[in-house]
Amino acid sequence: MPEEKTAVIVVDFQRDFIQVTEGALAVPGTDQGFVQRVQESTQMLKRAGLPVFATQDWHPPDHVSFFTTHKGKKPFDVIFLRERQQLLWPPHCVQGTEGAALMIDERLLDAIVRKGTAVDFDSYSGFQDEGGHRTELHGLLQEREISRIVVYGIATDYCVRATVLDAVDLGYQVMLVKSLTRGVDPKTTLAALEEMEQRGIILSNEVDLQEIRSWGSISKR
Ligand code: VGL
Ligand code: ZN
Repeated sequence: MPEEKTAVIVVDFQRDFIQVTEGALAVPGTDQGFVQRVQESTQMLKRAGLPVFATQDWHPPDHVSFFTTHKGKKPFDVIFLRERQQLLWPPHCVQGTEGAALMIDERLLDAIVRKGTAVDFDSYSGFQDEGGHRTELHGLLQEREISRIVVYGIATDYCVRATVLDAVDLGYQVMLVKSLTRGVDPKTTLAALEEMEQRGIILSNEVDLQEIRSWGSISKR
């Protein structure tokens, strides 16, 4: 049987989503301890030999997901866009700004995948935007013959959710590390976790190298 290869995907671990750095769209629970645990766990996984990829929300200043782009709109208003609901966010992760910076040592990363770069389309998923335009993430994983991914980051109910569900659709086996993941809202976060579990994603409390190495025996149970 061919060996199953595993990679790590750290989703949108960026200043604007983090409380300690007073981010424009700070997600609850992204305190100093959380930031440190994400950094240390990523370092540990990299040292254990896993390739590490980071997604990076990377919007133009007049992005369609910003309330400021739409006259008379407030943060968290919902508009209809191509017959879909678009939640409007405070401007965040603008290309080239401090707020868009990754909070992880880039020397740990095998690649950074930018998303949400097209002005007219939002992109919660690291694989594709709302218009179906793909990023390079799937290709990067395929090049390395990765079949399993360990995922954590921000936000459970938005970008983490969309990324892991797309990963499942693309045929990856997915493990989500809950303690290294934070959500915008408790209700949607809980719903997202239930949805992920139903879709066959393994929900793990902590990063556990033993568990990652014996993944085959877990998922075949
Ligand atoms: C995200 C809202 C807007 C996320 C990105 O990373 O989950 N959420 N842009
Ligand atoms: Zn965004």
